[in-house]
Amino acid sequence: MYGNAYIDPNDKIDSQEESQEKLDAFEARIAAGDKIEPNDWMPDLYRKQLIRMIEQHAHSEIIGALPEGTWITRAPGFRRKLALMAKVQDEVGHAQLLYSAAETLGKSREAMINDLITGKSKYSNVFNYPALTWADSAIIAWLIDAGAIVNQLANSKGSYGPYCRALERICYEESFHLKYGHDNVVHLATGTAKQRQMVQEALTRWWPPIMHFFGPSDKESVHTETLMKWKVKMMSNDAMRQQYLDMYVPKIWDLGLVLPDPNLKKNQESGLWEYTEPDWEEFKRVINGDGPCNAERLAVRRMAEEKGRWVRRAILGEEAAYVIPFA
Ligand code: FAQ
Repeated sequence: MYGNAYIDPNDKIDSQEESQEKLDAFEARIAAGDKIEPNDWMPDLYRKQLIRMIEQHAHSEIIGALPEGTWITRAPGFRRKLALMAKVQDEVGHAQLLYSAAETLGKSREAMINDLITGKSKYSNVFNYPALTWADSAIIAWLIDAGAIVNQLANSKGSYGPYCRALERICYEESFHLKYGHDNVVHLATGTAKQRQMVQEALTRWWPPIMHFFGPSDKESVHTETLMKWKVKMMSNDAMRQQYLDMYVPKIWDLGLVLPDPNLKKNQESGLWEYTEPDWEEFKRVINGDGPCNAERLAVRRMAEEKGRWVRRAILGEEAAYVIPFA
């Protein structure tokens, strides 16, 4: 089952407050390629959709730091450890940028974190799987970051200024992560028989979640139409998946690695990749809280929230609510 706890995709614009005239002017600005800024008028549904998407993206970054983060203490060698530490730190920084972008739309960071740790808000399916070996962390850094770039590069050309600017900066860092991940995968794929086997097994494990990563097929997608109309989302889920396959399958095959889908091939006539549909029932289970690591991931975030509470109190002050209005 898809669908968000707090967004009805059939939500209608409130015509009393949001007149047709305002809506037309808003849509004309979007059509002209203008950026919408926080204080500009926007339809309620645009605001809600942006909050949903940016918030889920921010959660994905902090939760996404966890699978790779488990390899910091076990990275093979000092240089790999330094690079992985920097990458994981970047991902947490991306969450900061994205939470700030979502805050400009009126939802507080506390409310977003609360929705994450209570399981109300979603985050990317891929981070609910374990990184069992060092090769898994290499596959994540190469192929999940690559997927993130396909998505983020497209959406950085979108309509909401604060989100686009955050995505532009994130993409610079992600492209460095991708190179780091590619270097790790090449190292393993051209290494000993044991290393090749390790990276092949990791790729086999990660391929289905990667195919899920871009979301349900366009036919099944709930939000694409609205999001694309308002240039929040610049490519459909299937278009992103196709672009990804086009860019990365040849590179994977070049390394002599095997993808676990005997039907995967590019149809030369249509120019589209054909593939076996991934198990969408598994996808639904995972995004709705029942994946291999969902409970563990949220438990870590809950612990961080509890252990960091005294720091937030120390910074904001117990009585910040009284102090700020009179400051
Ligand atoms: N995982 O109607 P659609 C990263 C949900 S960042 C979980 O097609 P939409 C960096 C969707 O929310 C990765 N849930 O939805 C990194 C909706 O449920 P809802 C995150 C998913 O919004 C790398 C329902 O299914 N990136 O990797 C997923 O039009 C390495 C119906 O779907 C972003 O968040 C999924 N994969 O399209 C960090 C980018 N797909 O909300 C560390 C921004 C769909 O109604 C290490 N987001 N769902 O309850 C987007 O571009 C879009 O939201 C999509 C989904 C494309 C993800």
